[in-house]
Amino acid sequence: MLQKWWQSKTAYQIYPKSFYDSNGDGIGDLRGIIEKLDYLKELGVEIVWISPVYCSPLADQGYDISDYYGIDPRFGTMDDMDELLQEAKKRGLHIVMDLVVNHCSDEHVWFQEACKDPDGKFGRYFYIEDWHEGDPLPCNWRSAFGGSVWSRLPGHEDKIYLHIFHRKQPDLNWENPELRQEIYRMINWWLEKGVSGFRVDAIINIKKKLPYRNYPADREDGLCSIECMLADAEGVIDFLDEMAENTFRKYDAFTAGEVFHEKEHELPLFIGEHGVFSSMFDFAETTINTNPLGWYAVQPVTAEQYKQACFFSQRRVKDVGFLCNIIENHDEPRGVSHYIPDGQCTLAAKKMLGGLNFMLRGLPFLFQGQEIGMENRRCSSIEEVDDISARDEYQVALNAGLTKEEAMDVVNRFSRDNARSPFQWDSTPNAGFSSGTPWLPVNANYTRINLEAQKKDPDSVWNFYRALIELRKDPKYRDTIVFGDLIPYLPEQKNLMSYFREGSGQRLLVIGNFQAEIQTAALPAPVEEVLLNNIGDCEMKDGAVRLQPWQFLILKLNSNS
Ligand code: ISL
Ligand code: CA
Repeated sequence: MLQKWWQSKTAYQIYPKSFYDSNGDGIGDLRGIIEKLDYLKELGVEIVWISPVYCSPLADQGYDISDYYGIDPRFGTMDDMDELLQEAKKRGLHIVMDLVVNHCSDEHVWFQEACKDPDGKFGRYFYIEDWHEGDPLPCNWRSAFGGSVWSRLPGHEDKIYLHIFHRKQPDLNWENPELRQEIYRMINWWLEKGVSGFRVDAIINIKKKLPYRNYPADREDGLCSIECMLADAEGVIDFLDEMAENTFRKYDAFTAGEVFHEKEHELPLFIGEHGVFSSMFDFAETTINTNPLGWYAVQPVTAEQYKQACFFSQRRVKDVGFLCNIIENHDEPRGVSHYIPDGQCTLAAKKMLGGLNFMLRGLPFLFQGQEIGMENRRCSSIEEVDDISARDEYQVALNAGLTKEEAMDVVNRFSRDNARSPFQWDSTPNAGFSSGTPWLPVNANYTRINLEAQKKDPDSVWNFYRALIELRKDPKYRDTIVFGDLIPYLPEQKNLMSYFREGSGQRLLVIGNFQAEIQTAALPAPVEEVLLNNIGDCEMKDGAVRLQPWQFLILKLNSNS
């Protein structure tokens, strides 16, 4: 496989609203990111994806864009953006923007014009249909945040428009070549400015199965999950290939697709040698146990499930391409709270989870705060919850007969606010995030879990991540870690997750004891060196290693045996 400029790096996601507030208005901003570039450099990451900072009414926290060429004043100015790009470049950091083109905001001028003249040029930028009170809707698809995908077109009694997400996020009509050209123009404008690429939001949804049709209802609301339509729709790759040809490929840009529900035969078309994207996120772990009924019906993830999901994805892409590996992002609960059983979230367990994920073949992608082991933040009532998805799921849980307390437990397990609480910089008020009132409260545990304290502590989660990042860059191991094969080791041994990374004439064994009890694992070959150990002791004798609860090791094996 041809090697690409981005493959050996470590990537990092910033959720700007919660990263660092430079002016005390409680909202993280671009100047806040500029101030923290040296921090990112020190951590060792080299690719930085910034969640949306474009002009937006923030109905979905910036994933509803009203001007693709403008920076929302809450986040700063275009001058700040230009400065950020320059300062990042000086430090060898690649900035990756969020590309949200399945939909825009209902406050985008295109939609406003479409409302004025639904039959005109801009009407054709959206999916608008005639509809009269009492008529059945064109289809029974459910929107991501609850309710039908159809809403009344403002100003028109007899027209409706389609939105797969919130009603303030009208879907853009990709069947219209004029719209597609507008999008390519915008992408190239940003690439000319010096961004290194894009994370591509919700992209599978751009291809709709037309003409509209109903699918069997999966809840009492009579609606069906959008997955039914996606399974039925063909041809997304044609749009994406045209987009890549007109934009990304010309700039050797890095692109990471947010792709769910792709068809098996499409995988090489997405991320193969001539794929439409450089890479895509692996969601096999985050989607374990998902249930069409809603969050309330989701069972906790077991260690065995986690391991199997990772190995499944690795097997699937090994000859095809490179995945972006994550334990969390801005849509997910904190990885350490989600994958480690309640009450077991120790320092060792956090490091083990991070290490097992980081060492997978692919591009490791850290989400802000992951590097200090930030945890879920509990809310006691739904009024404290900002996330529109969590608010919908709360109602779904109540409708299913759960009590308010039970429904809040569900929200606390899965709310997107969990990952969106401000970054915990230090132990001063508001965790050093803002001198004002943070838009979302900080986690009360910030006096215990914060960056400043962890920098000083050689045993901290932060120093562990730093060591992982350094190891990935180390010329002695880089080729094995980045490009080597991944081969599961003892996959049947319960609560043990272990694999070889093999290539360039050497063999590493990555091994994690995914449980609160001691266990012993046979060693396949003599150990030459312990490259990383999250606990300190490492008891090896008679060809076996005795692993402490949540112990994680990277061992260099003797490659002649
Ligand atoms: O379809 C899904 C899983 O089956 C969803 O997870 C969906 O693809 C996902 O929520 C899309 O997320 C992205 O687009 C949303 C935005 O709210 C999220 O924050 C973003 O990551 C709409 O732009
Ligand atoms: Ca601010």
